[in-house]
Amino acid sequence: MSNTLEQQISDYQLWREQLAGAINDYRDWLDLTGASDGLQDLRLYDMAQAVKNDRLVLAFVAEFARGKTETINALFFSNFKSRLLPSDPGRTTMCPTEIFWDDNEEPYIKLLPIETRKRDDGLVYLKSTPAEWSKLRLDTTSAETMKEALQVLVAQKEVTLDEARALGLWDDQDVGMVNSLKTRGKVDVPVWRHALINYPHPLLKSGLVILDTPGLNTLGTEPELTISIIPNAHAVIFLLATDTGVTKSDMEIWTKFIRERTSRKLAVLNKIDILWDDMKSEAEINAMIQSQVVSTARQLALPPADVFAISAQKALVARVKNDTELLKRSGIERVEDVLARSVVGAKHDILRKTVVTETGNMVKASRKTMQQRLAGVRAQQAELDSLRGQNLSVVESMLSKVATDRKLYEESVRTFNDANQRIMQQGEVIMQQLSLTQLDRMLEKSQKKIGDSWTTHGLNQGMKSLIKETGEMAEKISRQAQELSNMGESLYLLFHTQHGFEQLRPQPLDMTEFHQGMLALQTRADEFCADPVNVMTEKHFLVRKFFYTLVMEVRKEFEKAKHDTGNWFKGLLAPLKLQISEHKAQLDKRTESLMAIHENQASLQKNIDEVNAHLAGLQAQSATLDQILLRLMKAAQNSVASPAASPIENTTAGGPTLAPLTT
Ligand SMILES: Nc1nc2c(ncn2[C@@H]2O[C@H](COP(=O)(O)OP(=O)(O)O)[C@@H](O)[C@H]2O)c(=O)[nH]1
Ligand SMILES: [Mg+2]
Repeated sequence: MSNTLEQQISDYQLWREQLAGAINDYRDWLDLTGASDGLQDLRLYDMAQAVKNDRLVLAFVAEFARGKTETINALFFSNFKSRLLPSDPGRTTMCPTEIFWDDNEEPYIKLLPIETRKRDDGLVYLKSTPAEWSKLRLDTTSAETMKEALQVLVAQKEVTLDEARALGLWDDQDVGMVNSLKTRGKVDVPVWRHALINYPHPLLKSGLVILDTPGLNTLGTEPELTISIIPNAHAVIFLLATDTGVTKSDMEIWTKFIRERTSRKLAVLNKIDILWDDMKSEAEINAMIQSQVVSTARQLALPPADVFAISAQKALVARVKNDTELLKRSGIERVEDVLARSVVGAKHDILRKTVVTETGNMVKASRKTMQQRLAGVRAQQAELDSLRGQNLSVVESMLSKVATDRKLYEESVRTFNDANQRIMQQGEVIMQQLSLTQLDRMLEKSQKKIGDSWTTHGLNQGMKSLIKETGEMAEKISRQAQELSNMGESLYLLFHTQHGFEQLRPQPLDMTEFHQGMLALQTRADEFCADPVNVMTEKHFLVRKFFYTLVMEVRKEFEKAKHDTGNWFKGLLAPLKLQISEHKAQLDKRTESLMAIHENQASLQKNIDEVNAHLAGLQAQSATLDQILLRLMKAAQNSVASPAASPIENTTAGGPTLAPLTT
């Protein structure tokens, strides 16, 4: 492995494989011990798959010609010993490009024609319809043919003003476009709207996805990029160039799409080689670079230590020529180091918080059940032991005690069943409110408010009404869930006081995440509507696209809320149900063996032997389970990232502050 980033990403992959292995072993354990239930098994399977296929998205976002593509070449494709992705003066990438590896297909470039913009279909939908894309096979054995094939990424064509309008690409504020219309009567537009590159690079095979974007224009015309794709990236690299300094459009990208929108971002000042001057001393050059770093940091409102000065071009040259000194001078290794420590570490944190916590809790619950089973069998063992040398009347009095226990217990179970039925019905009512029909009804209402003219004013009204309605719905659901929670709590209390079960308190259903997700969408809409660029009459097209993208995000929020609420609901009485069935099995076993002994006292020893064997079996199962839990706990502690503080900014409320990624 040639650098830390590669090392970290491959370590991370190893960790994910180990984690998925532990989850699958737990599934086997559940199956073997007869404790498996369909839903839980499915959930565990999904988690193991998700861990294995987990992807880490790194987005390069900046104005055109800042060197995004060159940086990608230097960071990831230098092993080709050439400039793989086209990055030449005047021929910058025209369409957003995703580079990844999908094992199920051969290496390819897939290209989405720009004409698809005339329809309302979003990128997510279009990605699922292969017929819309042009596909080129990639011959990865030859750098030359690869380079040639990748030239399609910069393709442009001339179209009429009407066509540019129909594509939603005409912009009367764009000087280049206006001039070209004047002189040639036509304007240039990209041939492709989006590109997917499937390429078997080791890093991509480990789950890294790179997103290369063209510049401000594309960001403004493709709302899905700014509302969904970029904010969902695990890290954003924002590039500036030494020769241009921080321009107005750089600032626009930074403030509109990155500063508050993305959780982890890295600012990089590229092309420092422009300042390399043989007539100046190294100290003088460094001072010049440092002063530009300081002024860039000031404009972006970041600490200077968070702006990384590099020369992507020299980094690529250095890697191609194996020039370690030049590589060091290019500054690229520091960027790699930060990416490795922070981005991989951050992703690691996310998986650990979600998957490891969830599976860990399941295993802990299984452990509790095992403990309960062990305690029950031990009690039975003691009961049988105490019968040695006793006469029949002792067996009889024990039998009658078990019968009393049973009766009392059956009464409680009836209470449980009644309450459970009511809870299930009420739960249905809650889930109904999060159903697709309800969502469609709300969306229809808000679209009516927007009207057919697709103005920002209408959009604003429509979103406001939607947010209000969903907010009220979330509140109502929380209230209803609280009632269920109270019912659940009294059931736990009943079994605790009457039968010595553990007293658990159900967690309240938390709808804040849903509500906040919706509010964040409202903020996006507000910002969009307040942006003078979007208020112009020419922008109806964009308003409509923006709305449909928002709708997609609203659907995601609903789906997530539905999923979470369903889970909460399933978890409400699950531990109690489990204890109830365990307890019933114990009572049955006790009755059965006491009856057998009552019939034939000579069978006491046989019964004691059986109980002992059962106990030994349970102890072995319990030991295996402990091993699995130990592995999960180790996975939770192990970290790919070193414990050093991360200079990648982690947005918290209140603007850019630095948060070290504690690992
Ligand atoms: N001097 C210098 N030029 C660079 C550097 N990185 C990129 N360039 C040039 O800047 C132009 C734009 O680069 P490109 O990677 O296509 O930018 P993008 O539009 O942000 O992807 C190209 O002509 C590159 O050769 C660098 O580190 N130093
Ligand atoms: Mg580019």
